[in-house]
Amino acid sequence: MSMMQTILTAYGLDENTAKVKPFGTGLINHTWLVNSGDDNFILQRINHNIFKAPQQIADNLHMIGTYLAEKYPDYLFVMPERTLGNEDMLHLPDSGYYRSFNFVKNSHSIDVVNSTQQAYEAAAQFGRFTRLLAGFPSERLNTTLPDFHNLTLRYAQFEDALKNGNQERIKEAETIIDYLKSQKNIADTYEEICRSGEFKKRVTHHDTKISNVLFDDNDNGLCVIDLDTVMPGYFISDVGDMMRTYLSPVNEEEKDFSRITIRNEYFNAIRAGYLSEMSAELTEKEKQHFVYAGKFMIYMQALRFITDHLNNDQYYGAAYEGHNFVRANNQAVLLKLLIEKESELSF
Ligand code: GN1
Ligand code: MG
Repeated sequence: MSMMQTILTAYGLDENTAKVKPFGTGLINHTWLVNSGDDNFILQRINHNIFKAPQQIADNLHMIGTYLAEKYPDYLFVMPERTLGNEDMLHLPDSGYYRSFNFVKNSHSIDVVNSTQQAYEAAAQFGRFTRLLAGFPSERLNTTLPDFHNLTLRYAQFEDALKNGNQERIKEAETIIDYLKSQKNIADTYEEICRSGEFKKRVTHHDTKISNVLFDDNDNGLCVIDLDTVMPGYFISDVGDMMRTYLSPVNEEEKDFSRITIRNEYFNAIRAGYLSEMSAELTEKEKQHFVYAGKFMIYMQALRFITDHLNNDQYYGAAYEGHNFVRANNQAVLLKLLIEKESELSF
């Protein structure tokens, strides 16, 4: 039996009638769309090298799903389907962990934000998710990726790569390395945030790119998906990643950096959408750090890409020579542009 048939069988599907094709653009997990008659499923293989304890993800989804179903029964929360053996995931010792979700009917996702309504709706959905879970004790959640958005650690990993990484690449990358070092104040502010006590740890999504929101046919937001990185965290993670991925008309893959721009109206849409849900939750101090959130996430992503480049692409992989170098430089340009606009965008 083929591997795919083994997986499909566990979910009561048959390779002879089901159509399976790759789906989405995620860098970490593998995703397929499975069509069987009138039914569509999303099948996913969890990257076990990165998510070391997939059961912790399943347990988090279970805790959150149970809480929301009880307190907010109308809220659309997409839980993985159980296998025929009544397990929340399928574990194949040779190839990893798989799970399946029912495809939400009349929903679609998008890869690029191309209207302010989409940005507003997405921000409202991520804000709503955190707000509805404000009464849930976030410390109960498993930390599925320890130190995922710990900027102090990301900076230390960057410094480590500067010592132990690929020497040739380090030389070639001097300009961006110097630039990122010069922006270390962004990491220092993060340390102050951690110490301050004025920033609350809430249930945070940690991957708020636009493809993680489902929309209906009128581009109204329906729900958020891709919940593997839902953990206790600061709001700057979610707001910052929206800024990182919605403000510019082109994404981290763009090689023509002249196309990277900051669209003020998209910033306003993110802020209005997020605050429509989270205004009463956030402290004044947190609100003052709204623009900082963007700097925090863009800087962290630039550090992560250049660190990976210097470490010979161990984490993200590379589709072409210098891929992570391009991505890092792309994010550095975005960071510069945001810093130039900082006072204009602040409250
Ligand atoms: C990864 O796999 P994907 O595309 O959802 C990464 C994010 C990065 C993103 C950059 C677990 O997300 O943190 O922002 O790539 N996820 C993990 O494209 O490292
Ligand atoms: Mg993800």
